Amino acid sequence: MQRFDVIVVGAGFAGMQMLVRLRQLGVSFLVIERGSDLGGTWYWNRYPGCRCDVPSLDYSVPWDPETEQEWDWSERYAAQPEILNYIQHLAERHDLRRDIRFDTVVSSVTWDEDCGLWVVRTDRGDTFEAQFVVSGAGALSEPNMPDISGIGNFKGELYHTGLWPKTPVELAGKRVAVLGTGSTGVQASTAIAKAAKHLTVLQRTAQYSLPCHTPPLTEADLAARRADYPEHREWQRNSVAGVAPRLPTPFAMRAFDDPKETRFENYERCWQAGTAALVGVYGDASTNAEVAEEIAEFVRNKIRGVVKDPVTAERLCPPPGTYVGARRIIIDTGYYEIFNQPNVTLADITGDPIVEITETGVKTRDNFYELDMLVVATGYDAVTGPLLAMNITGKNGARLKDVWAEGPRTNLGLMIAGFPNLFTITGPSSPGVLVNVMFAIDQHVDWICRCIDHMRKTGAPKIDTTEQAQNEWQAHAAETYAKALRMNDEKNWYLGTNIPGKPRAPLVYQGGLGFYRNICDEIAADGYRGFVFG
Ligand code: NA7
Repeated sequence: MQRFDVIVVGAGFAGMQMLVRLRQLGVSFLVIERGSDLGGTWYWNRYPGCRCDVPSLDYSVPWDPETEQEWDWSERYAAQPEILNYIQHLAERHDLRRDIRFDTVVSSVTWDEDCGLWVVRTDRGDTFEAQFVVSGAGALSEPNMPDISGIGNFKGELYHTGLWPKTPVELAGKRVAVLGTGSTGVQASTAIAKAAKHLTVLQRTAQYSLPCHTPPLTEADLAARRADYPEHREWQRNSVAGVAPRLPTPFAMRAFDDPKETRFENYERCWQAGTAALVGVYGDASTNAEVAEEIAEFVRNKIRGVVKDPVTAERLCPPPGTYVGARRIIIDTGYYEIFNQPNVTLADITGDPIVEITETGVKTRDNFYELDMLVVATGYDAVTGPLLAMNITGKNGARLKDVWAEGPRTNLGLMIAGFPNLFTITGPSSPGVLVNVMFAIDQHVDWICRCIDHMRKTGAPKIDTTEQAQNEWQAHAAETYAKALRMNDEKNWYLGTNIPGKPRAPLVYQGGLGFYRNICDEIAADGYRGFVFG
């Protein structure tokens, strides 16, 4: 049986940074990846229109200063092929592939108390031992396949966006339906509408989508960022979300201190700036329901202004009381415009629910949509899904899925009581995917590697969190969640409520990246307060 100091699961941005740092630490390690190459999210999500919702000049690795001086991002928000090229460039430049075992799925991770080691088994029949296991399995990597009657009978092409084929998918001349209208469904529909013979968008819940505006980056844009990358990285690390604001918002702390005319001018400026500026337009935009509703109605009027058919426009408008930013902001490149095309239909599957999927299409109560292709854009079992899929068993035979039956509990989103020497990059109750994940990863990798280094230097073989520290962290995380009105949509992958039967629990920490970093650093500096070394 092969033995390593550290086994890392996943070779997305988290696994890649961990790999680089572990080489520097001089420990023995292996990275296990289920894909045939690196990239994680950007490897799997090859669907048409896939694009990052963090600007390119903020979304790149902070551990390769040479590449950041050389890499030419082409537009404000990079599309998936460009990000995958960037990842492949990093892989070659740092010769990352030699430490990664590809096409391998971790099937179980079991703590051996007698040896004080993790035993990691894979679907290829390997058994490895390791002192530490680090999950870099990602937050949005466990696709949610909907349990719809007859879906297995469909004889056309069926794709989940998160498992999109590597070979080209021909859309021309085809009748396509997209199921789901989250970020993925909106991006995919916008692109598919341009190529397919006919597109039916199967919408269960209307969501707001904001224009991202993604002009080409100029030489001057790139040069300006290159000149200040070191300072910008430092700013990102200590900021709330690691993303440079498009506008210096909030314009004022209280919206209603401004007259109506000024408020609407400000909403318009944010709309034109694109992406999430609108959510931060005023200091109370996410905490005062009246302000939030005014902003929501502003966006509904934008939708009505674009979509010519009034019935379709109303269907696309989330109802009053649904706030912009109540779920993760969706950004688009002309989503509402597609509904003016003759080849696009919006199907409201709440008013006219799906009865079954047949061999040839989708049957709703009142309609039948004959299809050549069904694109399933129904999202992910987020944050906890990838961890639970590994079948982790900790001390005393405790299975993670039982321990988390009522919802995940962690200390700092980094460790789980009773699961020693197991670290979870962007784990539940850490900022993770709520912020620019590149910097959530950077901070976790740094904390974990410093902790491993500390243990090597002090000779401690084992670290675990106390239940008490874990309880305290959960209480603090719940408090920060309760303060954030904008997270009020009850059906939300941030809460786990997008998955039938999944316990409702806030999955991301709301206190901000910089604030969280300080807490983690302070705990480490205080002798890893709340953690015990064995
Ligand atoms: P999301 O945001 O979870 O959206 C999933 C969509 O799929 C949403 O519109 C759901 O409708 C719909 N859905 C899910 N299950 C079903 C079933 N059974 N029937 C019909 N419709 C369904 O996932 P995305 O992939 O779009 O985005 C996830 C994140 O990836 C995104 O926030 C970015 O951070 C990147 P519902 O709203 O539940 O009625």
